[in-house]
Amino acid sequence: MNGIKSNYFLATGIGLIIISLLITVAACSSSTTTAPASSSASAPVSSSATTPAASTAVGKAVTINLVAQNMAFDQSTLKVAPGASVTMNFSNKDSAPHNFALYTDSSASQSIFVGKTVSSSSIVYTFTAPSAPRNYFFRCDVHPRSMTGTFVVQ
Ligand SMILES: [Cu+2]
Repeated sequence: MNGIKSNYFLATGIGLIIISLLITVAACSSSTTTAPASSSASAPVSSSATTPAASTAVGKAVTINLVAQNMAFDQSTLKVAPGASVTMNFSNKDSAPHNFALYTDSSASQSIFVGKTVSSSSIVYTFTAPSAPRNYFFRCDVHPRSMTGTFVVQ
């Protein structure tokens, strides 16, 4: 009785190993077949480089929609290209006053752009993003501890 049981478990054990090996082989073979397909697909994408590389250098226009609601920003990270011309649609849905202000770092000792404070309304801010790629700091000046975020230039 015991011998039959152990044989049964041995058989199922070997069976599981074989099944897992077959799955592994299948996964490997399927991944190798997709590899040439993706490389050929990327070729026409890179050929459409009609937009010059200089477009990323200076003044690329970008629109950011930022919402202040329930004493918080709806985004904690904003990302733009170096030197981008930023148009920010800032919507304050609170009756409390909020703004968007950009600083070199979280000490907020050196401002890059300070937006006008508004209550229960929207405003359009326009400013030029820093040209040096790194992380900057933004906040609401009225709530400098709770309403903060990272402004990424890259
Ligand atoms: Cu605020």
